[in-house]
Amino acid sequence: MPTIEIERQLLPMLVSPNLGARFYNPDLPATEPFVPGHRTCAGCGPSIQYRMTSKAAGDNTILVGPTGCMYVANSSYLCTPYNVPWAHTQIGSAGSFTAGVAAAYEAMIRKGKWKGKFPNIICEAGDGSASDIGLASVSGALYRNHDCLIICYDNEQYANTGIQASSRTPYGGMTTFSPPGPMVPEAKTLFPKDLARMMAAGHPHCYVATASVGYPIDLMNKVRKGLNYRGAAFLLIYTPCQKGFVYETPRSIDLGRLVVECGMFPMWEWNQDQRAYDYGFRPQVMRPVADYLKLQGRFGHLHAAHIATLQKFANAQWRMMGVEIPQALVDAERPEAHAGMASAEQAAAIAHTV
Ligand SMILES: Cc1ncc(C[n+]2csc(CCOP(=O)(O)OP(=O)(O)O)c2C)c(N)n1
Ligand code: SF4
Repeated sequence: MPTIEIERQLLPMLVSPNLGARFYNPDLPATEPFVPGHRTCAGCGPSIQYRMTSKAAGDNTILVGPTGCMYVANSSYLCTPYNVPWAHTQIGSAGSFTAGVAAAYEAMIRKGKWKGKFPNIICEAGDGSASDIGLASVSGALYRNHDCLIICYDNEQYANTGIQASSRTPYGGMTTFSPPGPMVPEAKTLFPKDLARMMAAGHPHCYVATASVGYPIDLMNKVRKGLNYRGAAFLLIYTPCQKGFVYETPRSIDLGRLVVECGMFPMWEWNQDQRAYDYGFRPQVMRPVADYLKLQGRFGHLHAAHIATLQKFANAQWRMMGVEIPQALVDAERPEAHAGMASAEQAAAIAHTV
């Protein structure tokens, strides 16, 4: 019996990945697979990302939602904002459930039991799911190369359970599991797990990239590249959490740019053919980490030495990307450079004036 060819769609790339039409692009489908009406916080980065992602994917899409805010806050009390098929799965089974959906469609199409096109299969996992509890299942799905896109919407904490530290919480991040105190003044002492690079290094045949809500067109193009790719794709997307980061609600997109401009969230794509990182994406400006930190209450307790430590971390990331670091950022590795934020009170005062 001849094998039935699995018909796949090819989503076109959008223009202006970096500049220009950042928030509106006439090439995008008018349909909204993620519609208004959900109980997420005002300014919620993950839900902004969800809308961008599903709009880029279009209507022939199936969504998978492991437990987390993008399940609980979106689908509270027996209603959902998903205008396409969506299914909940357990927090630890983000990858295995998604793999099952992809395998089922492949089998149904090969057996002639599904006449439609192969759908976009997208999993929206929080960092608690993708980076901690469900890491094994995500790695398994990527390694077996199921035709799906697994997104980690990275709000750098377990948000839905009331803001606990995850392996993606940055050094110095205050959460209910990493409170600052006399013994641990910087709050979280560990640096975040480098999840996206782990995924690229461990699954070199996959399309892997990082993106941020601060750059919507770039984000949507990476979603489309991941969906067009024949095999598994993984995206780590920076999505600020208004409740956990403690910032003014309209600043979500600003934070999505600042985190990249200050070197805390490197943007890249993994080239699976050349087995190399593509660091072609460059923010328009480079900033000290303090510009990003001072907008967020979760960093309000940091002292000058902690901010200097974070600057060293950011500079190390720029170096990893082969970027030449301006002298001002090298100087900012010294605590004295942050003397103005040496106390929690001063830091809070600065945060209030921005
Ligand atoms: C096995 C299991 N452990 C713990 C929980 C409790 N729980 C529900 S939501 C959640 C937070 C998930 O965090 P994350 O995946 O980062 O998503 P976010 O809430 O930040 O969107 C946790 C721990 C659960 N539902 N299942
Ligand atoms: S707690 Fe954070 S991730 Fe959850 S709905 Fe609110 S802003 Fe979004």
